[in-house]
Amino acid sequence: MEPLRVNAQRLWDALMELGAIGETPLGGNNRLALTDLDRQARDLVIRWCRGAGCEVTVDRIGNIFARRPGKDNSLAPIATGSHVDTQPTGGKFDGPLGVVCGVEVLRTLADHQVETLRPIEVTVWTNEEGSRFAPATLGSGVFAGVYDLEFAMSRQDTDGVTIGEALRAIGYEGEREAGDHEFGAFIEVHIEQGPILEANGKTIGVVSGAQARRWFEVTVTGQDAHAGTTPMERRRDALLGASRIVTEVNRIGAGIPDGRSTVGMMQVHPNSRNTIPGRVFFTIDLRHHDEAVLADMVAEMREYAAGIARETGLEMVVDEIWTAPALRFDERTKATIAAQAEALGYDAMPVVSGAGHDACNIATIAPGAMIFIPCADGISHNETESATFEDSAAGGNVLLNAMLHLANER
Ligand code: HGY
Ligand code: MN
Ligand code: MN
Repeated sequence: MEPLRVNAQRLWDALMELGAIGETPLGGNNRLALTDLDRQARDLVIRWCRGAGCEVTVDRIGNIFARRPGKDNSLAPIATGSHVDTQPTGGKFDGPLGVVCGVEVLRTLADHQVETLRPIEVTVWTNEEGSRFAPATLGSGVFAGVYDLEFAMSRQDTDGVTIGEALRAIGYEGEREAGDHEFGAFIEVHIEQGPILEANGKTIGVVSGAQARRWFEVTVTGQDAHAGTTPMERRRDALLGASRIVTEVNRIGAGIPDGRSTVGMMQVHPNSRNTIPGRVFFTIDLRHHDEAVLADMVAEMREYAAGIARETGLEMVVDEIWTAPALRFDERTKATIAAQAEALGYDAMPVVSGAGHDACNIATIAPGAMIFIPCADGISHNETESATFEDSAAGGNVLLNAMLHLANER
């Protein structure tokens, strides 16, 4: 029997409609977590899911659950989903693709009056990106018990607004207890955000797992002083010390095969052109697929920072704020995805995720897996991020058939 297929045009139109919320001049998205733009995107997805016959609930941390009943609703649902918050210069696919593919599964099942044994759920997870509120993947992390609710609600953005305040401001602090139900399996569709699938000419990535990640916040303190009157040898220039660490962080990542190291955020105080900076705050993101190698990278970074502090007399505080272990996804769910990709005639290959995802948290409490599609030049977290109409439909088709298969098994 020919596998069921999604309505590719409807899936693409939904992606573009969602992408119009918070669109940037270069055609990307700036829809930071728990802003009014995030609210508009959430409201739109909830309208779509209700239109497809689902009951929608929201939990305490703002995660959204759209539930399509099955024949036996005592069974744990087969779930999918992703996020609608974006980076400040993000694209239209990182996150929304997974949500829209889930909505398209609901719509296709409704079109064909398909009744599954198990219920089906589509989720939208709060604050996946970690750009406005760190750490990342907080909503799915609270659902999976990786973070407790109080910790998550207390996280602040750079203006001192907490997640709790932001949730209430957009009306998404739900009633439901976070983590109050299980999934029979959870599958997330996402763009690869890297070059592997495109370089190998593959349409589908069966994601085998994700690399380990560790985030740090560094505060370097020296002394504000006059740029004109202060002799060079009398300066305690926090930006000079920070800059040497930034260079070393890059050297650490570049010096190890498959190493990834990034300083993405920096605040210079007082940020005045004729005052020597007395304080600098910046972030460090270190990743590797081997935990032991990552631990070495962390040790090297800490040792170097301590050396700079001794040499310059600058005060150095290096706080670890997030550690996410390397993980392998569920074998049976991966095998289901691979079998459906083959049945649909798509070229597929296994791939390790360089990025973190909500599925990584959910995989700690339920059989989890991911489906990747290629993105142009492997570029993401960039306004020019793009994927093709055909590959987006392929992701939706593999998701639809993998979920159908799993939802009809006890
Ligand atoms: O940082 C990540 O890997 C993801 O985009 N949150
Ligand atoms: Mn993402
Ligand atoms: Mn992202």
